Amino acid sequence: MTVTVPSSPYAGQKPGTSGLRKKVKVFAQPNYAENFIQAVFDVVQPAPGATLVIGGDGRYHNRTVIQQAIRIAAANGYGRVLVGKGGILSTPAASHVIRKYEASGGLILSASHNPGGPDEDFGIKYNIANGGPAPESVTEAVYARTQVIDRWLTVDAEDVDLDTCGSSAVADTIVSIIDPVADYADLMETLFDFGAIRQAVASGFTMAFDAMSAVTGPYAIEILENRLGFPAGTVRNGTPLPDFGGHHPDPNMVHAKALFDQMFAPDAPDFGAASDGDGDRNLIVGRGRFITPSDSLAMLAANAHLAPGYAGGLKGIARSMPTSAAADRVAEALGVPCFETPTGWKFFGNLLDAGMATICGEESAGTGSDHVREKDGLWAVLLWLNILAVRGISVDQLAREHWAHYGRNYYARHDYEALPTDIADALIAELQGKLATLPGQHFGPLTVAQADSFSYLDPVDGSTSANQGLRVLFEGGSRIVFRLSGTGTEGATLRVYLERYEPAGGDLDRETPAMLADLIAAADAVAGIVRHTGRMAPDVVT
Ligand code: VG1
Ligand code: CO
Repeated sequence: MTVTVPSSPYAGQKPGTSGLRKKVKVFAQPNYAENFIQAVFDVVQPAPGATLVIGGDGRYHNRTVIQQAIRIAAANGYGRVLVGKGGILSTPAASHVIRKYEASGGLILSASHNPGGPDEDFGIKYNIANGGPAPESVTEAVYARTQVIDRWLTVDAEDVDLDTCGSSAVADTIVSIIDPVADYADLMETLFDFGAIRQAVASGFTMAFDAMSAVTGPYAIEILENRLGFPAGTVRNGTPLPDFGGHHPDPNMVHAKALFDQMFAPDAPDFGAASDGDGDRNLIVGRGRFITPSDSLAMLAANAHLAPGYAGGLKGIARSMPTSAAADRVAEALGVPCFETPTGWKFFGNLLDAGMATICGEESAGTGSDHVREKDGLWAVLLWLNILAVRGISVDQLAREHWAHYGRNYYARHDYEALPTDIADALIAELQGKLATLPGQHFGPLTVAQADSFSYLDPVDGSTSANQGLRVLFEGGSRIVFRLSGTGTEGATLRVYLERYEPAGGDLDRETPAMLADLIAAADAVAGIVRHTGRMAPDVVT
């Protein structure tokens, strides 16, 4: 029954920060997706009869690759394949399904916040049995395998009907189409005080949720409108579209502008939120008050005990290196450890599995906990709702109280997108070359205390990940981090992360650009951004 299809390697199938992301046209080439999926199975070598989960964010090309993946999985000996209805599973829901059904792993088809459509992006990511992204040891082995692959395996079988729940056989494999929402929504009910939120809604608490025509729509409608009682229409852009309605499903001030405008208008609802293409990111904005993801992590950690799932307290907090140190202060106050990992959720998995951290976050709008092994957009929204409902205060009040207690980490990320790769590489190489000479140098009022290339030693498995971003640390706790994106599909994207700490009692309610002006000037002076790139300003500021 198994058919062996001869093939040859494609260059460049190297997974980045979160899986392999390329243009749809690249993925649609003969053998391209097939080679990559086969390389994954060659590396992980599923035990005969093992279970595989397949889901995606509904973007263009999703269904084609799901059908390919089902046949390849059947030929590689999987006994059962679970697929979200319509090919849909948000990334956190896929993580939960892998864990709940004790699958050996899962394929998540998504390019997350990247745009979708025939001329846009597609992606494939493999998650392991703990529900989390495969660690570097696995992704590197997969990349190595793609460079020598000479065949992929398939079975002779018709396409599976993805739109009807139920089971059918593909060769010797049982393929089950499952409700993508139910298990996830049930999990959320175990973590949060739905009664308290329902009561707040009944007393007039209002919110707007922008699903950005991406995967979260069905989840948000079920949880926010059906289970929590927010009125119909609270969730907007709630139908997943293959091209996300022509927008970037990236929940930030630029791409979720309509929501921002609404939240800063006089008649704004109490709470605004959005999530990204695959549902693992979140945007939190109160009436007239944007909460940076770094602050959100800290504020959630400080208040998490108000939710039933975290009533016992936190074991630890973990954040990616470029994320601000706001969470560190909360960890210190709680007397729990705080871990600093490289960018990308795969680095949190070991800490969560080992019970060393309960809540994790990234500056890029990713927050999550040990309930799954992915960041989780709706989880963050629900934890915020739970906290606000129990405390009976506004987002703005909560933020002000938090800063008054802990001080405030003013923070921004400047992205320079689609740079020629050689120019971005030259900028990084030059800066790397002079790191050792920076300590003691002055940039305006700032003095460099330390400069290095971040390297992470995983405290659980002892592995080291080097070259995870260049850090320039100034006296007084301000900081600039430079790194190149590992999720783009066009040229290179330079990310510049700027952070300034203002202690309690200081200037806690100023505009971020003004507070970061010295750092912005220093970033250009130290790295020659304008000189190298010719760009006078970043493309996106978040
Ligand atoms: C970006 C973010 C990173 C995040 C990754 C995947 O990576 O910076 O924090 O984990 O996207 O998020 P990079 O390498 O482009 O900076 V998602 O929601 O796009 O899967
Ligand atoms: Co995402």
